[in-house]
Amino acid sequence: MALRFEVLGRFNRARAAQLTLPHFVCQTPLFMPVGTQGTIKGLTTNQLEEIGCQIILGNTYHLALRPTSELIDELGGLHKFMNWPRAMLTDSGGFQMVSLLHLADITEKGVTFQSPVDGKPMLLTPEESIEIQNRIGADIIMALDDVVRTTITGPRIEEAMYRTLRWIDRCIAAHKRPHEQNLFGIVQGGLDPVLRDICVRGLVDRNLPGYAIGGLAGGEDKDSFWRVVAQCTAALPEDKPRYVMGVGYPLDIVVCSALGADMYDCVYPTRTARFGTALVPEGVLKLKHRAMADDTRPIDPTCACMVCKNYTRAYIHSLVTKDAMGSQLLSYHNLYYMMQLSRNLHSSIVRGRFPEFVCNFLQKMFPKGD
Ligand code: PRF
Ligand code: ZN
Repeated sequence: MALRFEVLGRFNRARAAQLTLPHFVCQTPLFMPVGTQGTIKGLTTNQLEEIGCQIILGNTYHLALRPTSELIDELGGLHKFMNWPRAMLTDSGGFQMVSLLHLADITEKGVTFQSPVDGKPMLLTPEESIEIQNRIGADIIMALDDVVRTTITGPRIEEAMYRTLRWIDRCIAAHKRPHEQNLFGIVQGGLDPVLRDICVRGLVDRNLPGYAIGGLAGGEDKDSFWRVVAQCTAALPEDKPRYVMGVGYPLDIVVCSALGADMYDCVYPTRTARFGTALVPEGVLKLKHRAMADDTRPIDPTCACMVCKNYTRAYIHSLVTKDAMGSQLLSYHNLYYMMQLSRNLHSSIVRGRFPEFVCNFLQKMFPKGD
């Protein structure tokens, strides 16, 4: 195990912890921005540090294709390659192939897909995913899992859950650097509480350094989503980090943290920035809107970020969709917002003021009470 997880405070099921990883000491709950080709689109690593990002996410699938994991390994690992001194997590690649390439096909051997580079058929096995992630060198690496859409029903959900459990043993056996990199298992099982329970118990028996809750944020209703998170967090060990994959919206992060989750990742803050949307305490602010053209206020007058200190809504409105600077400034602000949300969750739990924080957050987001 290459991590330490110390709970610093609790409020009911919510917890605030210090997660010590090989490259950084992180405070949870925490949000991880998602990079693809070894970058968070539009931001330098210095800016990410300035914003307070503690850990960033890279995708095995993208990095393995270009610039290739062999080259990254040769050049001293991804931390050095992209000049990122803090913590990093890589996803195993299967989910990205299945969600990006509809041509992907899953068999017991692994995930087969057509290379988007040259169209050749390729196979990503659990062993290969771990080997690639060992070369990339992230602090946390993810097991290859069999992910199906939560909106699917029937025997395929059960097959995927049992396959994910069989693959975890192949991942554990293939992992060559357990003292430098932490392998997290991923709970699958769709919206079925019996399958989720079997999966959690199977993974907990393997005594992994951390656990993820997968297969969510795929279009299921909120009630089912929160029910699965609540069930999994209740059954996972108290002394290990819990990561809800692909989540999410600020409200989801607040709710999942109340349910005892610790880590999150999502493309939403940076993707929505590229479409001209800013995250603000009231919800979202659409910078493309005509009303922004002569608005001299900052995006969020209560935000302390570099963008809100220096630029007006009118200026960003004039850039959005016309110049890359528009989405860069919005990405900066949106990630700052997510980091501030993480810091506020952490400190309110440590200070025993979590209910006040949640009430305040909800009041701003839903002022009419709806
Ligand atoms: N598995 C993996 N990565 C993921 C997910 C998953 O279930 C999700 C949730 N849909 C996001 N990213 N390996
Ligand atoms: Zn700001």
